[in-house]
Amino acid sequence: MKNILTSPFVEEMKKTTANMYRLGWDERNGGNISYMLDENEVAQYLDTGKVIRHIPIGFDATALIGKIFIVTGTGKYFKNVESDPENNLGIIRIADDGTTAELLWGYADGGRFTSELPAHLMSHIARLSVDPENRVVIHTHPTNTLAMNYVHELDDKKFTHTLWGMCTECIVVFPDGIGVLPWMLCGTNEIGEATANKMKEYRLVVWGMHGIYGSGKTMDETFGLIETVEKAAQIYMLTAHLPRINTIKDSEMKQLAEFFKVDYRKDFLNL
Ligand code: 2HA
Ligand code: ZN
Repeated sequence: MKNILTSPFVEEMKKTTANMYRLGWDERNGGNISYMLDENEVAQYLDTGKVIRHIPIGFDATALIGKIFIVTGTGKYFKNVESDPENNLGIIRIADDGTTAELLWGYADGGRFTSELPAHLMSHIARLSVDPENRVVIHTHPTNTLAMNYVHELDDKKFTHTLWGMCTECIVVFPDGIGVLPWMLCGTNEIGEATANKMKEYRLVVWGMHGIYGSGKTMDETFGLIETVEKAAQIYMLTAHLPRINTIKDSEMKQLAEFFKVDYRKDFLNL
């Protein structure tokens, strides 16, 4: 059996959480990540028949029975994952009853997965229904994206359109746009259901005045989506209060989408 601390998936979780912490997006216990793992890969590092403990997940995740995820812990700080992965991360498998998680590794101090597990697992179910290769869900509090929530309308089309206009590559990176939820109580099944509903259409969902969810096939793709939104939001926040002289026109966004052959939300352009 290989040492799990050397596994590519633990390495990726360490690198990503450290990176996001340094970007200032994940203060204190802010943010959480869930990453679906390949059972055969996990079996190189763990005896997958050995369950450390069972943890109730609080809703029906039947669609994910048998699936294995590495997930950040509740109350844990992204700042600390790199130096202490075994306390700050856990590997869980959705049990046959669909409502219990089997802990296979981690949460060594008796902890459990993020309080946002409903939003994560429901988002995985929603994304897998439209993209069977989806693996990663990231939630974070990127500074400029959050700032923008206070000064911009919280509407899918308007929010997406503004961000598409802030960097030339935005419409190419997230042609499917961004879903936007109003402020809602976090940590609940209700916000999980609302997030998953948007995730059927979008890989990015803003939680009004809280943060953002991103999903994708790989950690790089998912992080890259959020990073691009945050960059565009930064340009918005740097310029929103200044006289506007130049703008990327809707006709130019259309040109970009067509040139790079992406399937974009045509109804989000005003042509
Ligand atoms: O886990 O970010 O939304 C901390 C959070 C809750
Ligand atoms: Zn949060």
